[in-house]
Amino acid sequence: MQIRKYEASNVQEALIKIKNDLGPDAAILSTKRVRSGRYPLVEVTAARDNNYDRTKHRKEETNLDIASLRGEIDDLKALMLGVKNGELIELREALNTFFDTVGMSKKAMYGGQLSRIYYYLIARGISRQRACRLINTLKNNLSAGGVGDYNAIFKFVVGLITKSISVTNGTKVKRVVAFVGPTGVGKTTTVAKLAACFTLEKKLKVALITADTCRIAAAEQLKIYAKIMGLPVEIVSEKKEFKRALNRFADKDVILVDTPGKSRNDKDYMEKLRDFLALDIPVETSLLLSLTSSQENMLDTAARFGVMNYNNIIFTKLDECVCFGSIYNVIDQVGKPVAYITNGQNVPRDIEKADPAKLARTIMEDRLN
Ligand SMILES: Nc1nc2c(ncn2[C@@H]2O[C@H](COP(=O)(O)OP(=O)(O)OP(=O)(O)O)[C@@H](O)[C@H]2O)c(=O)[nH]1
Ligand SMILES: [Mg+2]
Repeated sequence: MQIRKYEASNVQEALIKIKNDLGPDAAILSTKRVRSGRYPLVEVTAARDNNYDRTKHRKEETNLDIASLRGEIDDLKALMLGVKNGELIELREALNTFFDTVGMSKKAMYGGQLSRIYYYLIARGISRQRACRLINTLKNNLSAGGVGDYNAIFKFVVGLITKSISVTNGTKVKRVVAFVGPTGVGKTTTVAKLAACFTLEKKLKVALITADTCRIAAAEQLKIYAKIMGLPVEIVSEKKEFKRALNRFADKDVILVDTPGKSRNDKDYMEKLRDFLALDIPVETSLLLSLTSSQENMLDTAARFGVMNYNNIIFTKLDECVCFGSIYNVIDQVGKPVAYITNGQNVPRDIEKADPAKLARTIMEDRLN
């Protein structure tokens, strides 16, 4: 038996000292207050069996810790099953930020200017996974000297993003182009902008069709634009009317079709619209995504409209965009070419053909023009 005295400012503290020194099986023989007042002191006398094996005890403690960690991981797994998708994204982001902050992840991998550009990409809203991919390509392609030069790195990343953006070939526009997308993304406005561009700049013979008979005055909006531009317009609500209207416009170079906006959750509407646009002549379908929506919202919309097998994307409302990195994330994930970018409410001025180099600069530098 080994007996020892321990002094501490309170009994709790003394017990911790005893546990560390003599192990959890130590017996407390007595406690005595030595001093009270501003700096109190207690004396605790404890004893332990001489056969106590500290190494064995540490091992048991480690086993206990592992068992309790396993339990906590199981609890976390069970918790995650009940977490909704949005919450999961938030949780993941929070964890990533935490790991970045404490320097446990990327910071350890990248040093100097690479770390600087990595954090710049993240600040732009580019996903961590894509930022890592860009940095790794950079590392594999730049010389040791180049990796230390921030301006060279920046230019290189702009180049990489430029190369990864595919756009539609303007000369291969189909005769019938339909514009689909959620409510209020700018379908009707974009149809009007393009109608004006095709008529005035390309001197094409343009006609308009609207299938938007869902909302009161929705068709009126396009009719007003058509009237101002002196273009023919047809309002159709059924497929046979649509086909008839197309026949009527047989002499036109381009027919732009406006469609009603509906919630992306309306599966029935998606399928109806897909069947409506399925003709025996080729129809180019453009999905409009508003840059005022969150990245998750755009990706979800792109996935749900996937049933329509749309050909390309038109990003609208660039002028109101606050997270430019999400443009890159969406393009990269959706994998469809970009046709146009709209950047304001003015008809016909605020629309441009998508230009990869310009888009890459916008993503990296907020440069709208
Ligand atoms: N800031 C900004 N506003 C835009 C842009 N394009 C369209 N808008 C505005 O967005 C609003 C909705 O535009 P619409 O063209 O009616 O949208 P829509 O997709 O046809 O809407 P629904 O037919 O109701 O589904 C209008 O106020 C437009 O002026 C753009 O590029 N930038
Ligand atoms: Mg509309």
